[in-house]
Amino acid sequence: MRLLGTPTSPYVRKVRMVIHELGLAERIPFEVISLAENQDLSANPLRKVPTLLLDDGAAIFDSPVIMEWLDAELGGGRLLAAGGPARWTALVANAMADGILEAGGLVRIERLRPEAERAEPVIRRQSAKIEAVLQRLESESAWRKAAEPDLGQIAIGAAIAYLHFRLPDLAPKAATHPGVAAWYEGFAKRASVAATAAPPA
Ligand SMILES: N[C@@H](CCC(=O)N[C@@H](CS)C(=O)NCC(=O)O)C(=O)O
Repeated sequence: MRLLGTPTSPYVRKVRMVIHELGLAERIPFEVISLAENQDLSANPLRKVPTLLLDDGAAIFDSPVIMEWLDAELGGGRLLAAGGPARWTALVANAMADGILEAGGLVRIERLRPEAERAEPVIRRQSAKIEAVLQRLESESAWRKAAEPDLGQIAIGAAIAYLHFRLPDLAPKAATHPGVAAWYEGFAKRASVAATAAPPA
């Protein structure tokens, strides 16, 4: 079994954090591939990373599915409650985290364009989504109640790490999002965060 990915993809990082949190890093090697060459991605018709390749050649994707597969099949369900409010809170948190990543990706694409070609309405609209999610995470704290991170917390942690990495002006700040910023300060100290950081450019 191996995880195919790129070192800077936040979707890949989320899955790698789960692998580390479950103590599976030795068992599931991380294989860096080039998206341009589509190496080894034929098992995933979407040709996206992360893709988890199983020993029988089957592929598990996309990131929320891989996270659940790892936890259910190899993790004994430690990171996601089988049912009840904790399960749905974690899955909705994961959806909000992916929303940050999708919106953040669109903002970044625009910001990388020459200034004259940037679609400012896209930047405003997508930045507003990120801010709305951060406000929701601030005002509804159920997702961060558990002392040990679950899949929802890991996804949110990976999304906030992405904001600090690529779009620091949109990341949560102590002055404006004190609960989220304080939670992330603690989360960022975890070994799984250090082990999955992108190498310096
Ligand atoms: N919904 C997917 C998104 C994954 C994704 O967009 N990955 C990007 C890298 S960050 C990718 O593989 N892009 C290549 C492509 O779309 O062809 C997931 O959660 O796994």
